[in-house]
Amino acid sequence: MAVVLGASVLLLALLCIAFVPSHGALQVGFYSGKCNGTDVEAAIRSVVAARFGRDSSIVPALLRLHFHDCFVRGCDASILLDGSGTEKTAPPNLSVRGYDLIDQAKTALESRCPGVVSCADIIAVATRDAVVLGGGSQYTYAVQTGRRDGVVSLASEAISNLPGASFSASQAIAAFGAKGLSASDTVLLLGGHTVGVTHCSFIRNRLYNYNGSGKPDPTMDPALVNLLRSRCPQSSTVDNTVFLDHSTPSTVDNGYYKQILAKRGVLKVDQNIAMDGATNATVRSLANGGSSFPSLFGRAMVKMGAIQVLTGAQGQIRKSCRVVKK
Ligand code: HEM
Ligand SMILES: *[C@@H]1O[C@H](CO)[C@@H](O)[C@H](O)[C@H]1NC(C)=O
Ligand SMILES: *[C@@H]1O[C@H](CO)[C@@H](O)[C@H](O)[C@H]1NC(C)=O
Ligand SMILES: *[C@@H]1O[C@H](CO)[C@@H](O)[C@H](O)[C@H]1NC(C)=O
Ligand SMILES: CC(=O)N[C@H]1CO[C@H](CO)[C@@H](O)[C@@H]1O
Repeated sequence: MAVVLGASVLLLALLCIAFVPSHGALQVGFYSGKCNGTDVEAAIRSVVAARFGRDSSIVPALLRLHFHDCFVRGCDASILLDGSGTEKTAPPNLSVRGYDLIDQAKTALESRCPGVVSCADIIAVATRDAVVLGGGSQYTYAVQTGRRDGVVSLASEAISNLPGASFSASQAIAAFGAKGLSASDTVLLLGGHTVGVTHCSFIRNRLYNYNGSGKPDPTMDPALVNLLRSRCPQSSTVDNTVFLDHSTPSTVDNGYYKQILAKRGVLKVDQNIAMDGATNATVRSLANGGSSFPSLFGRAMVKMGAIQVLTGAQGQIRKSCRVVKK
């Protein structure tokens, strides 16, 4: 009996050690008191707010930048590194934007506390701020910080880790599952497509020659087919852009889910999650229960923001977000 009791006390003690947030874990407010009296998150927020005032497309830009960072080698700012053959040179990154805003925030912080704030955390904080600007205060979430910056960035890893526009729901679930995210996280995070645009090149097959049929994708509302065809001519050398959410293209809200239920998903993956039995119930409840989306989206963003992070003594804090510190 004593032995069993002793063993369970030991087990309990071990469990406690395992669950006490260690030096290496992400936490909310990691930078408080670490930047010479500067409120790090407030400094980032003011850079994002100033940009949003002139260009609200910073919201989709940062959402996609954060996603592409986290899915390739974890959220380690590897997407920001310049150089031949780095992640940002890979075709899936062709239209990723927002690099200059991250540089601007980094410069502001380096002038106040050099070598303290990681580029990976700037991406995560700035994205949260953008979501709130795009959706309203109910979209706020406590962002975790304490990430460190990586030193490796490979285009080949961007190509192999980022899901494709024509993925099915089950392919998307598998790709997200490989990052520790569930099917409902997949549905929630695809809700990022509530803002922003896609280039016609990603959807031309759905408009003109779906799966070699010579016809549009039958799962797309014919009225949307016509609308998109007018912006995306069949044989055009210009690659225009079209909105991803045709109800409220610049507002972070649950309109995306209502659109895809009405066969108005723009990318194939968007439409497919509304039809697949593994995801359709989640889509329906998010479309109908608008009030639950803000907090659930924030929770999923926190989960995405924790993918394979470097913490503690791992990695480094870059001086310039574009260059590995020697
Ligand atoms: C299966 C998963 C996903 C696929 C296949 C996918 C695919 C795409 C594609 C093809 C585009 C258009 C890019 C362009 O033409 O410039 C796009 C745009 C976008 N994606 Fe995704 N995406 C996925 C998940 C996500 C997630 C998880 C987020 C964020 C939480 C996200 C946020 C965005 C945003 C905001 C845009 C618009 C970018 C802009 O307007 O600049 N996507 N996505
Ligand atoms: C505070 O500012 C001084 C002078 O700019 C700088 O040398 C120092 O590293 C800063 N402290 C921190 C914690 O960044
Ligand atoms: C695409 O076409 C092939 C061959 O005609 C067919 O076997 C397949 O089921 C089609 N796929 C879809 C998604 O329509
Ligand atoms: C989801 O799809 C399955 C079949 O694929 C269907 O039986 C079910 O009724 C759908 N559920 C909802 C909530 O749409
Ligand atoms: C910002 C950036 O570096 N974009 C690159 C994305 O990838 C293509 C090639 O696939 C480059 O041409 C772009 O410059």
